[in-house]
Amino acid sequence: MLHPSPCGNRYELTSPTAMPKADGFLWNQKMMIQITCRGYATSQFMQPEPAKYAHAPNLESKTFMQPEQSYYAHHPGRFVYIKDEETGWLFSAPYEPVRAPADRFVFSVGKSDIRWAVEYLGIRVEMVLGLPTRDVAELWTVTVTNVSGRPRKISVYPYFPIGNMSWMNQSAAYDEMLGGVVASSVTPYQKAEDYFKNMYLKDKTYFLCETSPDSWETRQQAFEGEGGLHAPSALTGLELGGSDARYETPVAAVQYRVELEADEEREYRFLFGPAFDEVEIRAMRDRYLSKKAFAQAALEYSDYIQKGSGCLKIETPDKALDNFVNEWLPRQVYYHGDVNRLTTDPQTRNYLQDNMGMTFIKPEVARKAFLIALGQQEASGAMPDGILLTEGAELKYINQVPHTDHCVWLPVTLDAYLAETADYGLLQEKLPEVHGKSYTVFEGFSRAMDWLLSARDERGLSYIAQGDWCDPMNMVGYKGKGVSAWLTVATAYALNLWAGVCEHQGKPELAEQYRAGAREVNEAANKYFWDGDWFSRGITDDNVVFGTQKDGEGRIWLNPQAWSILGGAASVEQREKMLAQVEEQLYTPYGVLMFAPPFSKMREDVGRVTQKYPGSAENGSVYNHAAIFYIYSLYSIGENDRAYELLRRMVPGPTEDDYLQRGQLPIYIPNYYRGAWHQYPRTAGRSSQLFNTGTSPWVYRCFIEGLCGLRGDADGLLIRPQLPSTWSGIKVKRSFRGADFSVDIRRRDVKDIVVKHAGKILFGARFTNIEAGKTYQLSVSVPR
Ligand code: CEZ
Repeated sequence: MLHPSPCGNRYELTSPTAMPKADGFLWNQKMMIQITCRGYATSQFMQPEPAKYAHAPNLESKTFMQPEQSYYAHHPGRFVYIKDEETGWLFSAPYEPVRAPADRFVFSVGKSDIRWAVEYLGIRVEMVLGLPTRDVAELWTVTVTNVSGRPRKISVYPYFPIGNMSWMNQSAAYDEMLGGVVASSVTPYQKAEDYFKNMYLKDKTYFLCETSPDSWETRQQAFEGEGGLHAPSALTGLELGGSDARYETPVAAVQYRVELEADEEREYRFLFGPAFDEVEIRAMRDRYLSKKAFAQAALEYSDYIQKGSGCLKIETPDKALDNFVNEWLPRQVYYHGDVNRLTTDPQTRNYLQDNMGMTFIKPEVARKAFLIALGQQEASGAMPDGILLTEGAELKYINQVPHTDHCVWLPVTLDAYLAETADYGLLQEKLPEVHGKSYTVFEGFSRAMDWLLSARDERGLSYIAQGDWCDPMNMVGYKGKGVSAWLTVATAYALNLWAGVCEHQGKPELAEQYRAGAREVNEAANKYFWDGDWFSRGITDDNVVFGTQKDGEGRIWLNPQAWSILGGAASVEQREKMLAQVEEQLYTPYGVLMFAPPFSKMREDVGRVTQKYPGSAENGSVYNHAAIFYIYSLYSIGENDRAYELLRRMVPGPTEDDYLQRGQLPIYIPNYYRGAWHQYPRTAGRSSQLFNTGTSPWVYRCFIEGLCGLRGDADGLLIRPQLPSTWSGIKVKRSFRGADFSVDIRRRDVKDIVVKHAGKILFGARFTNIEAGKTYQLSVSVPR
């Protein structure tokens, strides 16, 4: 049902019904498309705010990307109907809207294209979706082959719904000159000033055909008629009606009437996308719509995706895991760093963590992100809720709600960047002058740390305002008093990390000042948050501690445990207690829960998180971002087995049951898998199918620095693998600071890790004097 292709760089699903929401995604810096095995698609492009060129059939509200997207018959998608002209029988590829039981079905997700092969009624339809690297458009190739062994007469009807473009103005017509359907609209608005903002929006959607069709339809209703999408009325006629759409819902449907000898095939190419005007549509046609241009675009796009292939290749006893880590994980990391989730105002913590991933892929991008983010630091030293990436961008949605954790992410992500690059020069860079003052990056960091120390109450605990890392925890501190246990212990972690950098920069006094700050923070955390067996989650405005043994819901939360390990608040004895409790209360077969039990109703002194559906999103799901912090903390204390066990559960598979339950291909990590494992076992483990998540850079980091133990420092590369105890060895290829390391790690009779290069034992298991361009072979022995 589901397997990687022989060379490992595609995943193939052979059923359209087993995992109906199984999907793949493609992107470039201007657009993204997510498409399911059944043909439903969600696409967006930036102008510079996210916009659509294929819409739902009704008015859609603008929002950020949502988990567990629901699909329905008229959902936007890309389909091809096939009609047997002799019998009148119909089917559609990939699967929707007709839902015929295909004789053969393959949904094949690659890194730089997505393909289908569907056979039914003796006809094979192959569909390939590709993207250009720099423009917004979908490049579709549809190949129809007669596999019935006898001559056939069929009609081929690509059907690309355009949906409700605008309540003010929408229409469509077939344009003979351009060779395709052009739908036009006016982005709705009401304020006069918006007229000027909208003037140059790409309000047209085009569907261009390389080969002129025999007939077409641009009015959705005329196409569907009384038959419904399963058997559209327009397909009963000899030809499509050829009508235009005049303030009617547009569609792009065309017909090719073909006679095929046995084994004969026809290949069609289409271009689907948004444009400002006919001139632009013409230019897109000239640029892309030919076999040669498609091939060229595919090559360029695959090169572009290739640039995100990362710095790690592993060979472990677990082949499915290798496939994920080598082929897919860096791609997801690259996507985040490359497009910042297709928003012009990413949340500051997301922006910094997405760029932390870029550290391992294109460190120069990560470097620039620090400068951009710190360039927007507030006069107080606080970081804003979102980072504005384009001129005219505004803080929207969640970024209008005050969260207090953004400064924490600076040293946390810098730690990864410096370990990878040793680029301490970044710290001396000058930031642009704001509020009449100019600081260096180093000073910016110190100011952020000072702000964290200042944003605490008289007990020394960190205020939460309307949220911390947990966005919807909006009512713990909205009256101005509530504090966050996670943020308190995370502050200690940030301060300690920053103290390390200060020390390296020859500023021991400053380092000591921040270390003292961390100690004080940790003492306060222990005094007010330690609940006997774990750390609580916070104290509300009305001075109620929550996340404690006394709580029936939201009793134990993962984040305070993970970060108290990282930040040093937890002693060895405390860690033992916490780990045991986490195992007992939060483990599920699909990963570790963000907290448990989930809330079943609103808790007004905690907030919106308690109103989410139990076991979904932040209300006690396996929220992978929280899970990976915990895993990272486990690696930091040498808990190799516990860390690996949970890391493995984060990737769908490899058993069929597991795939079916999660409903997702192992080509990305979703932001969550449903929790509420005890309450709702039927849905537990189900993927959100949302590939926007700060999880991926941390997962990559855990493989690189944790499991493989290949982390840099100021002088070189440290080699400290942390294999699970059941593994006898692994092989790793790691590119680092321009050199390539080939590392053979095996269990041998040694007391401590021994690393050899060219027959010599490396002092301190550290490789120094790395020369870019060289390849080094290391042989590593780890204790049995
Ligand atoms: O958004 C994420 C945020 O992008 O939720 C994380 C947070 O750390 C990330 O920065 C945990 O709260 O209800 C909400 O507002 C949700 O919090 C979502 O917006 C959530 C979604 O999963 C979107 O990716």
